[in-house]
Amino acid sequence: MRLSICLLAFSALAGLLPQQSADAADAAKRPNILFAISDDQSFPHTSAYGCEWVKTPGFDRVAREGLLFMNCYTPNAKCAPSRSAVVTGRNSWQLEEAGNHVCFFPEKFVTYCEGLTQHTDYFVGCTGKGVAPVTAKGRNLTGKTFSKATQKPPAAAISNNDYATNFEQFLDARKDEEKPFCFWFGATEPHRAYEYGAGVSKGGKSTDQIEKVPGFWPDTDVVRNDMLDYAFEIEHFDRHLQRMIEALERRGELENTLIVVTSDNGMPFPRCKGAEYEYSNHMPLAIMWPAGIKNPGRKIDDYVSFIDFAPTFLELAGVTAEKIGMQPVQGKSLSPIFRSEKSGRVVPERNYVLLGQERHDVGRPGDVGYPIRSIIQDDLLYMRNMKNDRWPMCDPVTGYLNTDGSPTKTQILNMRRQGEETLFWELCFGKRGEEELYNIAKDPECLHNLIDDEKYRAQADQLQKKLFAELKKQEDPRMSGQGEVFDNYPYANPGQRNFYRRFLEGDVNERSAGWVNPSDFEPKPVE
Ligand SMILES: [Ca+2]
Repeated sequence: MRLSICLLAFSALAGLLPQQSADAADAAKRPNILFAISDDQSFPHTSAYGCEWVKTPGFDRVAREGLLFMNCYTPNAKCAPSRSAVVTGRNSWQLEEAGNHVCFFPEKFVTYCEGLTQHTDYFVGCTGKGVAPVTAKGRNLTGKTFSKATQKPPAAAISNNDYATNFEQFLDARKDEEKPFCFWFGATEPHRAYEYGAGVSKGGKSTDQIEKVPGFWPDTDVVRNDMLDYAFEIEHFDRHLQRMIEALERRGELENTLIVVTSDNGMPFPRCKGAEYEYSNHMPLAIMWPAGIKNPGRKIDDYVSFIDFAPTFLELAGVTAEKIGMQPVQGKSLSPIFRSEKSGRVVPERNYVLLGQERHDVGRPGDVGYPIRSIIQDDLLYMRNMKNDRWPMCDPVTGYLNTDGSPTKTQILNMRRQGEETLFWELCFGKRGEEELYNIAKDPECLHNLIDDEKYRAQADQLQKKLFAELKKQEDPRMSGQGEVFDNYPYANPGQRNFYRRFLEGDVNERSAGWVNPSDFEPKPVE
């Protein structure tokens, strides 16, 4: 409150003072920015969205004292390309090599964190996972790292980074507390691996709290435990978020801090992370900013994309992309939503969102990717699988490397091999048609492909036309016959380049990749 009065006084004087002081008045209004991003968390899994088996008081507070977004999407559901979209404000098909996972991050794409560091008086820093995994030698893509403080993790495979203490050390390192800050909090939870059974043994959860297991996995004890172990890691991220909010409150800085809480891609389970369905790209999002968001507590139905974060931050910091050396941004600032008092649909133009992917993890002949482009509008998800002769989650003989190893994955693979059930395998790992269409309002699990239903053909055609027209405007190489550039960019980790060929030649083995179970490698090719 004290800060607001001070700002009002500044603003009132601004018209009467010489230019330098007017600039100082504007500078005083620029908010601090705290961007909190978990690693691999799907949309439904916070208590604010009604999930019973994940408790997220930190996220819920941000939503209650700010805005809860019901339709936020990452354009690309894999760590590196999703984060690259956040820091550049551009879709992954506009990012050259950075459209791929494990890339050499191009020099030309200056991030908002670098731009604010180099061209403004913002104090910029980060802790935990930034834009990763990518190679960007000599650059701090998300600002200077603060990671000295550690703590004993609550379960094996949870990071020992004491994120919240590192945030406070960042705040303490500011020489001038009058200058705004911009901080990136990148938790490595709930990324795998997990301590099996920790959700029950350490989180006090029980498998019967899960009201429903998604229909693309078997409803077994193994899968339910895997889900609870994931939940336990989300709660770890949330505890650090709560501590950061409390620290800001204690320091009297909560009022003018924009806090954005989201994740980078869907849960690390089959048919989620690395795919392009609701559980893959639909992200949790809550934003608070007491000094700048009107009528807090609203729920927003507008479609929002990760490319909208950077332009929001730039606008509030009082700079343009050009001014701080960034390439032009594709996204649009969210500030009209902040300034509105409305709930539901606020900005009419925000009525659709575009998704896409290229190469994620390797595991196909020639290190090619699995190109997809999609559009979501009017409750429909229209998807175009552009090379649907390829294996979506990478080749079976190299263990479907684009799906992280997990008890759930291994159980689904075993069910097919043992002739018990093939439906889950087909949904999670099988080849797909060229087009898919889902009614995500009625079928958020994307189980019922409507593409062959004549009732929907006209709508599907309209969506396809709009998708391609938008992609052409955005100069997507896939729209001009140049799509193979994405397949030809080198995978930045030489140890995994040409994994498929080297596996067949005996150069690497089932243990070499390191992120799937050795038994996930199919002993024989799958037809
Ligand atoms: Ca991730």
